[in-house]
Amino acid sequence: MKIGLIGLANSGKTTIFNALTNMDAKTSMYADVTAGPNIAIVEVDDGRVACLTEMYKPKKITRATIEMIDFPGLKSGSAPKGSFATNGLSMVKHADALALVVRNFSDDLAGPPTPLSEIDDIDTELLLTDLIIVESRLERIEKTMNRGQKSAHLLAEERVLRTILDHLNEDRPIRELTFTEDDEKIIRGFQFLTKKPFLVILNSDEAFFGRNTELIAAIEAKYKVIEFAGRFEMELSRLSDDDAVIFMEDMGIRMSARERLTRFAYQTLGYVSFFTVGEDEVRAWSIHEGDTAVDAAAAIHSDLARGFIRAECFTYDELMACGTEKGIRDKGCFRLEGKDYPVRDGDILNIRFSV
Ligand SMILES: Nc1nc2c(ncn2[C@@H]2O[C@H](COP(=O)(O)OP(=O)(O)O)[C@@H](O)[C@H]2O)c(=O)[nH]1
Ligand SMILES: [Mg+2]
Repeated sequence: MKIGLIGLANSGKTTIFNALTNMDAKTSMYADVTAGPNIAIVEVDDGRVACLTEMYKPKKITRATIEMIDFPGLKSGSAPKGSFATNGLSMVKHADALALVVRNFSDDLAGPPTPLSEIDDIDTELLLTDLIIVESRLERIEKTMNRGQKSAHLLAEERVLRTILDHLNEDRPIRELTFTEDDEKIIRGFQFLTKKPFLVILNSDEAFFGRNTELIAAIEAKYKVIEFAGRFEMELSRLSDDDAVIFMEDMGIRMSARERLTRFAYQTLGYVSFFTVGEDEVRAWSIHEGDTAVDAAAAIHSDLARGFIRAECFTYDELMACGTEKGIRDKGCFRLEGKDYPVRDGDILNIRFSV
């Protein structure tokens, strides 16, 4: 899972990136739009991995990861319309999801925060970027067709793009539309920005953190939102765990920024974790909700999907309740599942395959 942090310059993207990754990328009061992105692989905190490790004592432990990308920001106000198209697009478009960091603290240069209009501006910017892509592709399709080349594929592409165009022209993001599997294939390559899952990270001044109820409700009317006290949490991430807990309690922060964001991302982006266990390795994997046993196999290795026979399956909770794998068998909780079995969060799988 790749999450791209986007937002205006000085909204605190790098600060939050540092809080999430324990890294030390340079933050700045001045817009630094020329710098390249900072990229970090963040391990997902999952207490279940620790318990499984305790039980299996594996040689190796592998946690699920999220790749965080901190992009250079857009300049406030002065950004040309559709600027994602020229600026950060090539980088942002490979993200699986976008997390928009919004300034909710006063800034000496930019003044008091205006989070709601900031969200609107960026939203418009993302929409415009997609609109430009759709329009220019439709123009090209028309030219090709005028030359007499009307393949079924081209007609299908034109039809989907027109649907998207109408939708965007109503100021609505593509993620609201549902597509058939075939149409998904047609548009996949465009990597539309408003098709990506979208989260808002409200970056609040530590003095007001936890008390922005009305603002958060206003944002929630349209978006999924989580509140961070970015600067404070960046400083926390540099303390020892024991010290950090004391400061967090003071602020009413129950979990680290990283843990809150990973949980939020899993929920809102529809990810679930399954595990593979054994003496060699205990490992957490993330897949999409609704993915099948074959998809899970493919996440591990393409050979496992190709030669898939059955998935041996039990759940983490059953294992904790029964104590051992033998206990699970004795209780009749051990299952054999076929290709189409929808994997659920907390499943422990062993894929039987032959190639
Ligand atoms: N008061 C306050 N200042 C912050 C917060 N987060 C970031 N800043 C400040 O805002 C400025 C810009 O932050 P930076 O992370 O570089 O923003 P970016 O341009 O979006 O990467 C820096 O001076 C930060 O110290 C916050 O939560 N509270
Ligand atoms: Mg930055």
